[in-house]
Amino acid sequence: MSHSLENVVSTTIVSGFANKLLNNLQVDVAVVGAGPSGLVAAKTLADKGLKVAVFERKLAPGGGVWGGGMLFNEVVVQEEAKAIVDEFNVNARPIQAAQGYYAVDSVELASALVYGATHAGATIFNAISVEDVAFSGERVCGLVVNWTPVERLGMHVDPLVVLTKAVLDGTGHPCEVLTMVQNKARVKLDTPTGQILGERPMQAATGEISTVENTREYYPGIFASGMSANNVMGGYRMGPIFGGMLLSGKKAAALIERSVRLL
Ligand code: 48F
Repeated sequence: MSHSLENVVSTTIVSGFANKLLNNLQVDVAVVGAGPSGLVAAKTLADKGLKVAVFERKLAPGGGVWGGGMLFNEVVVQEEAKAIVDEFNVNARPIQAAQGYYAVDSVELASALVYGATHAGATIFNAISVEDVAFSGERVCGLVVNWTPVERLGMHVDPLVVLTKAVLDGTGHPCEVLTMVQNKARVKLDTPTGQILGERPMQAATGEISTVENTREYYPGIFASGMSANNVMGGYRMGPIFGGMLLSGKKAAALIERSVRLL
């Protein structure tokens, strides 16, 4: 039977995506949100040989990196995170007026993070939103996912479930996964009040440190990184400096790897 090019293209896309999805219906780690912290965690965990799927609501992964500050597409990274910038092969220009700080093109950083995660073996599912979590007893065991257009148009379409040993809430400012867990499962999170404390206003230096400190497991099987971790624990925001986000991804990956290997 002869195949038209149109048929080859369509068949390849449908079978390729179907295989990708089938292969990721049970993973070691499911990362929610392809922002900088989630993408660093995804690459690091994939480098360690774990099966990692990233679910990103938007069409373009990269989260809040692309826009730099107020759409000026530059960001700042500090010395502590320079090794991660180097690991992703991103150019960093020393800032003469502030030793230990680097200027980075935000488009180069965003695209390098996306490429780094996928090239390491993590699979990114874009335009898919996590709308709920699945429980097995007292532990989270999966994510409930649906197409973003279905979510946005309010279509009455049931979701599918991806089983996972660990979830990383890398959803940024809204900490969506832990909010779902708190509100829908009505369980206590590992915070002083058992609830999400809520993000505080900008205090850049403090926020950079607390982003990493607040990166940890908040409920059995659910970790938070980046601004999500800061929201859960009442940390300060910091604006377009990204070292804390990158370091948070590394810390999340180390904690998750240890937890998953113990299961
Ligand atoms: O916000 P985001 O970039 O995550 P982050 O790693 O980095 C924060 C910084 O970008 C910036 C900052 C640094 O100064 O403050 O804000 O904490 O990316 C989070 C991603 O999660 C996606 C969202 O579209 C974004 O790309 N996301 C959020 N909720 C969901 C989701 C959801 N329910 N399902 C899928 N993706």
